[in-house]
Amino acid sequence: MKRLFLAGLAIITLLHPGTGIQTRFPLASSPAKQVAADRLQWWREARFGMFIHWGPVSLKGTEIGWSRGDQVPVEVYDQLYRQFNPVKFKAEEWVAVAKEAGMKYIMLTSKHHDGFCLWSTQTTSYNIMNTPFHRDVVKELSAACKKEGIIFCTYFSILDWHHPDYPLGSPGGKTKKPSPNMPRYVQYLKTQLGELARHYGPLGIFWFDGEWEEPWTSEMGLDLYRYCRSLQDSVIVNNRVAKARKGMEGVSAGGEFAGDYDTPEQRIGSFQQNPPWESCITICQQWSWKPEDKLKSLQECLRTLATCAGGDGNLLLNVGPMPDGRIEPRQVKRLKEIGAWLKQSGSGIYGTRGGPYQPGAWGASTWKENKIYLHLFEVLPSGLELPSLPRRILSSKSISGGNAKVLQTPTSVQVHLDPVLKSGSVTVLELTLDGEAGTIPPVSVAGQKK
Ligand code: FHN
Repeated sequence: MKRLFLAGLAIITLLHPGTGIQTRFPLASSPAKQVAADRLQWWREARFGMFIHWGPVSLKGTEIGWSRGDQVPVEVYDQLYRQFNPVKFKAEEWVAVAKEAGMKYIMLTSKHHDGFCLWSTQTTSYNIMNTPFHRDVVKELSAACKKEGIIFCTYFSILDWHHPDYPLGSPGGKTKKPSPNMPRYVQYLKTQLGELARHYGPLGIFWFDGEWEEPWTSEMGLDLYRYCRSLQDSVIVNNRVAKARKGMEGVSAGGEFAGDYDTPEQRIGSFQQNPPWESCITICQQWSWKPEDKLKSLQECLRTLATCAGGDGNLLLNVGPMPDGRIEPRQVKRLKEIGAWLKQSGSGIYGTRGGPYQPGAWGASTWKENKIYLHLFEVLPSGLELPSLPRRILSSKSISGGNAKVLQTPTSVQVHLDPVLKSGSVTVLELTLDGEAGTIPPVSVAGQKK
């Protein structure tokens, strides 16, 4: 066994010279793959998490980070923390909302591009303890998560337009710092990550962002990945730790070191079993809070979640809390509606893998053991025709109400819903097969003939 392990490690070192770290699900059957798979298992089974973009900028209702020096003059933006006093902030309430929404992990912007820190850090005075609020938000939220069995995770921006040592001072590097010191900035960044892991861990994920600017390199990313795993070996690190991410698709360009998983942004990732992926999408339009920001419909939220799971990915759905510390009631209402659907149909999401029917306008499918879950979006009165299955369907039932008839022929699987699909919802059918569903090759579903 040990010899086999060392052989596996040797292969990995070959793949990523000098890294010697197990990432990215290398060779199929290597022990390293199992190690990496085990480390990501809780997250792959969780499928659904809450992203939280928050900070003093919520006082302005403009976009976090990006509005600095744009809608909000830098000198005004950087002083907002002196008025930041979210007295209605209750970490237990945020966790309760996430739990009721059916979310299994919470991802807080511990530090975004504006450099403001939501924890009691020794590295800079530009932090939450120097606001009128004077309470450690990361501490309270990580504790509340732990109490409720929700995995606490931290978003952390690599770029910092506020810190004097980070070379660039605004988007696109329009402004440059007078006397930057990148090596010292990297040390500052590492010290902060050390504080987060030691004082609020174990953490589920280090979700990096802001890696796209020129001062950050692949080498720095590789080194930072190794550093994070040395802080906490079980931590998961996204692909924005280095430079592999190609745009908002969030997938990683081959050959580049790319952390543990891909991160499509504001879009649903394509059907992809490896590397794993997680789409981060706003429940409104803006990441941080904006008054009357356009809220996504329940239908869009449910179809987005089902399509992510059907594509074998996770959904990280974002909320932007208000400056008084509450998550906006209408966002809470929407989240509870999602949770109600998951209470009824969650067995088709949690702990499942995507496929075998690839997502489309028709819907999406997931599987677990000998079950396939059809998440139906559009089913015409004439029914839905899916490609045939190399397994026999022993039984079928709707787990979200309504009756369905499923007819299997040598060339197709035909689905008829009675009553026809109520508009806006997602009906889930559970098909029980005469054997394991996981070995069925993924297949795309042709558009339904009107
Ligand atoms: O600039 C950020 C943005 O504010 C937000 O944090 C998203 C979340 O994934 N990421 C960046 C844009 O890629």
